[in-house]
Amino acid sequence: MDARVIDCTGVGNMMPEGVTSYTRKVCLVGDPAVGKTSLVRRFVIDKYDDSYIMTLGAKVMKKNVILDAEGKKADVTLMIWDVMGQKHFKIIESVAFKHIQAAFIVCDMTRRSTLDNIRYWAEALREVSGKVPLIILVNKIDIANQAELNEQDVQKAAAGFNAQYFMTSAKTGDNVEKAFSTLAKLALKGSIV
Ligand SMILES: Nc1nc2c(ncn2[C@@H]2O[C@H](COP(=O)(O)OP(=O)(O)OP(=O)(O)O)[C@@H](O)[C@H]2O)c(=O)[nH]1
Ligand SMILES: [Mg+2]
Repeated sequence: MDARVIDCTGVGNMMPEGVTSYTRKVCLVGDPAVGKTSLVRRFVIDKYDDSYIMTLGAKVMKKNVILDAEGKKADVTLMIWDVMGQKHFKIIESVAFKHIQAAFIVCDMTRRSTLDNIRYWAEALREVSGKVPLIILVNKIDIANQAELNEQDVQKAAAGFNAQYFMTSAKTGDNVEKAFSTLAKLALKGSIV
């Protein structure tokens, strides 16, 4: 893992066309196999694979998004840290979560325990980076027929963490773009120049 590529200064650079560019470090956390890597793949390269290859450590991917934020155009380079779902790897967490500016906590609609474990991830992020803006993603809505939780459960959990939530599918792409652009806006909040 190389943290040196990250520019977390929060200072925008004025581009010629009047679009300001920013770099933001964001991450995805959540239990194993909830679909974090699949969500990043869908967002960055618009691909999906049914096979499961567990993430070891963390992988960083990059994507630019152009946003209308607070009435201004912003070109945001998202450095997206896809963090493994195994818990209690404090050395990994201390690097991956450092200077995080907004985070997804992902759970799997077909496994109730993944929603209950949001608390672990929120706390792990807080320990490293203080109060990080959070969005909860409930993934795998394409197999909602196997759901172990409903939207009311999610609303309740999200309210408890003062977070927004999206119901997503990395498989079909449902709500993936929307969730990432909302995350980018959240990471920019307060720093539009
Ligand atoms: N049906 C369905 N399956 C999904 C979806 N997203 C991911 N999967 C599948 O769930 C499995 C786990 O996906 P990953 O993206 O590797 O999960 P992860 O959260 O990155 O897992 P770790 O790296 O171990 O933490 C894979 O078999 C994926 O194909 C989805 O939206 N719908
Ligand atoms: Mg993964």
